[in-house]
Amino acid sequence: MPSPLIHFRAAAWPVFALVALLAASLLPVEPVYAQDYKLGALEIGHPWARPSTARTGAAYLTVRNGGTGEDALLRVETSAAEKAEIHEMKMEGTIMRMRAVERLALPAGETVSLAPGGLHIMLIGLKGPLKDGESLPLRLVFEKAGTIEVSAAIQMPGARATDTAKPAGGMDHMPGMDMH
Ligand SMILES: [Cu+2]
Repeated sequence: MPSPLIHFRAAAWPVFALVALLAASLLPVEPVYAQDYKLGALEIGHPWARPSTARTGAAYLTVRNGGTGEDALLRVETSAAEKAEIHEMKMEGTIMRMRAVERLALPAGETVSLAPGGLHIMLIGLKGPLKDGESLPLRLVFEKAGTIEVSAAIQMPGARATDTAKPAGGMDHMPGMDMH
């Protein structure tokens, strides 16, 4: 019987089993916590977004490609904003610039992290504030694995993330943004 787990190398099993166990045991206690998702060979970890009262927001997640071939994140859609773009951030001199990524490559066997200070999903034209403790829907469109709807938990960034991160909802690097 075919299983979506068939692409996992044997060594990945204990880790996956542990993650699944943790997720299963945590969810009923912490319903607000972000979930992990599985789509074919891809594992989508912990989608979340910063609280925001501005017109823009940012969402983050990780994607692990457990398959043998490259996949890619092509676009993100959400009903919570006018549009969502995949952005990368790069220092140019003293200015942090954001640039839209047309195709975010997901190499086989690797994990790509969208996290504060780096790659992120930019939510442009938010239809309402993103409130701590709530969630928003994201539809992720992958080149090979297809499309999945995930729920991003709205929460404050972890302490470890704040050193490189902008204040919640601030996004004051917008003026330097390159909208290509
Ligand atoms: Cu951005």
